[in-house]
Amino acid sequence: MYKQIIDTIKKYDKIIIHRHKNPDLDALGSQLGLREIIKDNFRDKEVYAVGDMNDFTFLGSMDIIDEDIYKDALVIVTDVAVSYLVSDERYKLGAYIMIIDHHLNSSDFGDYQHIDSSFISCAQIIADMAEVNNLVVSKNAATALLGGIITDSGRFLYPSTSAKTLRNAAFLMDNGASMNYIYDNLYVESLNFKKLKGHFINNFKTTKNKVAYMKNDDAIKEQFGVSTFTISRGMVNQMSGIKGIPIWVNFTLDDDGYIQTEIRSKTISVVEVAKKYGGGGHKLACGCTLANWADTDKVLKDLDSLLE
Ligand SMILES: [Mn+2]
Repeated sequence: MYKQIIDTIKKYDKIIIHRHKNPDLDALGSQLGLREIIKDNFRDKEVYAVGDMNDFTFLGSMDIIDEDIYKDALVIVTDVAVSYLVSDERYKLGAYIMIIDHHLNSSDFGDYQHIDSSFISCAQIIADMAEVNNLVVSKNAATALLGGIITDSGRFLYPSTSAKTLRNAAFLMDNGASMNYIYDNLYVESLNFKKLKGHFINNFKTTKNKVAYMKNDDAIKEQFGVSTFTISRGMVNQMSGIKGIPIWVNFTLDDDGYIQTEIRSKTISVVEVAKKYGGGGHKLACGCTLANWADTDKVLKDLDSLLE
């Protein structure tokens, strides 16, 4: 298993690993975990990880590299399969591009795609690949990969968390992964962030059939001094876990004037609605980008009618 990935890694002397913009812990965990695994198992390779960074620096840091390193290099892209979401456009300069992802989206780039949506996180795919190929996994690599599994599984709470998810996590623990280190970093937050959560809990609205939603313009970003991403992805689940609310949506105006839309659902598939508006993702966690506020009402109407 994973023969094509391993064979491709063996073929190249230089490997540069990319992942999606605004990285979550799975994007970073899969990227940094893979960087360490390649370094430890294929010692003659030069391996780099590149992309934009945010607050998740506790997993590791990015490499700053020149464009000429891409010459004859293998580019591996983790946790994303659509080109416009890839962080650092130079990925296109690679001699060969290989994608490792677990999202449902069909891919629009790359020379080889390993996409398996039966995995809850991309880091889990990397862990599984390491295990079945008897690769050395250092403590740091194991912790980075475990971080991806913990967060993409919602701390092992999402319904798609399976025995296999736990087995792959156990493999990482056997290799020294520190679960405490991940949780210690995940559960600390600033006072400002806590207040932002309070703002969400106190102000979200619901439709006729109890789709919860928030519409966030620039005022909230200014009030709390946070990014679009912190509001959009970071706050959507403040509306989760509420009795009688099966679907929740977060609309956030971004810096380019578009409305970033994050849709979540407890059991009913909502990805078709995201796809209808040009987006995608998972059945119960997906998103799209809207051009104007009028479209947010259309999305709400479509989601509301799923509950008729
Ligand atoms: Mn992921």
